[in-house]
Amino acid sequence: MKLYAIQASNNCRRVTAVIAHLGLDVEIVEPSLHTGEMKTPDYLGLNPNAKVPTLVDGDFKLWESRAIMQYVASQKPGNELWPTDPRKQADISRWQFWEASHLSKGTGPFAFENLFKKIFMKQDADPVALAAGAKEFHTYAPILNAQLEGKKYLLGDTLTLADFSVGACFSFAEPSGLPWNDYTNIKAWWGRLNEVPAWSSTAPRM
Ligand SMILES: N[C@@H](CCC(=O)N[C@@H](CS)C(=O)NCC(=O)O)C(=O)O
Repeated sequence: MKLYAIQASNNCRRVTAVIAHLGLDVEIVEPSLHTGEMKTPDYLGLNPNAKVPTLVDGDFKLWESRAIMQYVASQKPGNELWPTDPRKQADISRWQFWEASHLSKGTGPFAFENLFKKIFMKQDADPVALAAGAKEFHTYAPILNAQLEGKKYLLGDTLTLADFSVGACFSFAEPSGLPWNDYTNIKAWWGRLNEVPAWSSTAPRM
C-alpha cells in the first residue's frame, strides 16, 4: 500500500497515526506542494479533489482520511483500534462523522486563520471567521468534554480510531489559540493521547 500524505496536515495525521500504531507496511509518499504535484493529471487520477491523504492499494484508490483509517486498520484483524464488533465500529464511526461534521468546523478556522493563512498566505486572520469558529467550538466541545468524563479514552479504557480521528482536530490547538482551556476532560485526554508513541511521533511539522 502507498499513502500520499504531507507532514503539515492534521487530516493525514489521523491516518499516519493508525499506520504507526499498528505497524502496517505502508509506503508514505509526500507530494510536493511547491511544484503543484497534487494538481497533475496523474495525481488527480488518484484523487480528483487534489488533496491528501490518498491511499493506493493495488488497483484500489481511496481518499477521505476517515475512510482510509478504517480501511488500513482492517488490514490487521483483531486490533483494538478498529474492533470487528459492528456496534463498536458504529460507535467509532459516529465520533468520526461527528468530528468531520461538527467539531472540525470549530477547530478548523483557528488553524486556518491563525496559522496557515499567516504562514502560507501572508494574510491576517479574519475576526469574523474566528468568531464563527469559536461559536461552533463552544457548541460542540462540551459534548466531547462530557463524553470524556471518567474515561481514559473516548470510548472507555481502550484507544480506538475515534481518539485519533477526534484528536487530529486538536493538532494545532495551542499554536492556533483555540479557546479550550476550560474543557478540562479534553485537556486531560489530550495529555494521555500524547503519551501514545504513534500519536506524538506523527505530530504535524510545518
Ligand atoms: N476531508 C478530507 C480533507 C483533505 C484535505 O483538506 N487535505 C488538505 C491537507 S489537510 C489538502 O490536501 N490541502 C491541499 C489543498 O487544498 O490544496 C480528508 O479528511 O481527507
